[in-house]
Amino acid sequence: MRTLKIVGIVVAVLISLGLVIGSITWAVLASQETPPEPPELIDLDWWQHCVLYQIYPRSLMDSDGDGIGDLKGITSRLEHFVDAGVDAIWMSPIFTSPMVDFGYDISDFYDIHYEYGTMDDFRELLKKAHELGLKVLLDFVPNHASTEAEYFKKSVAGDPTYKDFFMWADPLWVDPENETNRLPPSNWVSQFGGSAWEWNEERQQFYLHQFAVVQADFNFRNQAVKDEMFNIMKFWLDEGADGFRVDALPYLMEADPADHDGRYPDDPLSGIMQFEPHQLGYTIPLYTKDLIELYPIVYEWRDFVDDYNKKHQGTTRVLFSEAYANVSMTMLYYGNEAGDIGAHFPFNFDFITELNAESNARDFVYTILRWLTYMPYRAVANWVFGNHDNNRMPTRFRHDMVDGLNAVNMMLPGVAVTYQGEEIGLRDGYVSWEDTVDVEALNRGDNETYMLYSRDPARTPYHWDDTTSAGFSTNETTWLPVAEDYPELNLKKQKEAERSHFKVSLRSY
Ligand SMILES: [Ca+2]
Ligand SMILES: [Ca+2]
Repeated sequence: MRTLKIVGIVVAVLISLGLVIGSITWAVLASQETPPEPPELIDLDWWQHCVLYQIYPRSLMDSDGDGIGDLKGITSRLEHFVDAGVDAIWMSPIFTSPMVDFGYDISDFYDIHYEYGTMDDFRELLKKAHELGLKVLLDFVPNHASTEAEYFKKSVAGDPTYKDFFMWADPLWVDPENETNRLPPSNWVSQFGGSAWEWNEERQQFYLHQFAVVQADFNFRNQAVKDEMFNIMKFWLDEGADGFRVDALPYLMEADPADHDGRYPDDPLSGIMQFEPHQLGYTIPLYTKDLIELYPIVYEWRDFVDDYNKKHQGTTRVLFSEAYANVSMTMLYYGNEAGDIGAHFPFNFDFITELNAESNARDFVYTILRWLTYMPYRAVANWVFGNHDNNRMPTRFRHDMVDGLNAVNMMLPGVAVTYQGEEIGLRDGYVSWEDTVDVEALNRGDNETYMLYSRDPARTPYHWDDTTSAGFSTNETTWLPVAEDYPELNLKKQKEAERSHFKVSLRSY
């Protein structure tokens, strides 16, 4: 036994010596070889790798106690975005509006809505954000204006400059016995339900509204309308905005009667039995959505922004576009094979439309790879986990998936887009039928079905702490009720906790 032990020790010593000598020889040899060139690093512009945070201005912070979020409120909370590792914020519309669709019905594209503040408040917000290193994007809503807008009023009155600013059309048929009995120009259905055509008594014509009755669609076959869009963009870029999120692009243009025997063609019927003619889904939007003619307009906007960047110093101004469309029509917003370039990127809504609590790992991988597969060469990817139009991320998925989803968002290549509250795992708030204010829920639903359509639950105020109205407002009554879980689920508590959604997302960002 003893001899065996000695032999064992001798063998072990020899092996160790061999390893040491071998390692030294390898190190000497390796040091004589030329090290391989490191891979070339691509210098990325800010928008190619940022964390983009969507603010819903009505619900972030109320500075004056009227129960409605405002610009001064946002300014007072800008440090939060720095804390959270955010690079850029985009605010849902802050422009003058009757607020039927909470700012997506703009009546003055060149001014701030009074409940949100003044131009000076906006300049103050922008100044402080830039000092903190945050980019600020505005919401550009080109498809329609409020019927309260001067453009529309002048168009109704037949003012030569504005006469053709909107989509006016004569009735398809008028009852000879009773002229108030008339048919709209086509069977098109509004996104919020009902005919997309509304009769105007004064003008004695129908106008088109793809969204609410009070959101009249602009006529993008009119050069004056296109020019006005450039004016609006230039105005806000001159003010110092770092770019735009562009709203509702698939609905920008509709079929031209000139191509259809002089009348607006009916959309084909879907054949789905559950829908009645006034309901969205009764028709297939062949002539009202994703028209190929709309893309050159987006490419012109990109040329405009690129030109602006060339002429002005400072950071690159950008266009990020909203489009719920199939993957091919979505990718066309990046550009086309002829070399035209569009948005810096179209938002990728696949995590909203393709995945949910039932999805497994394969579904996630498949969905992620689909975007990367279809995306044009060298384009910038992006991942949207929630927004003001859909149920909040933890509600669509599961509450215990928040940390994982935030980490996935940050790990994927390109831009991480996050909606107000995702950093603390904010869930849908309960909003009763009595408290419902969303035009889509009010138009499409009733007191039994409104929850199928309502966007209010994703828009309830932010939870800062456990004080009155979650620290959002000093007012106990807010424009939408604060979700009941705020004493437990709020930023302050998550900052104090050893482990929380906020702390996990902080590490991920
Ligand atoms: Ca306020
Ligand atoms: Ca349109």
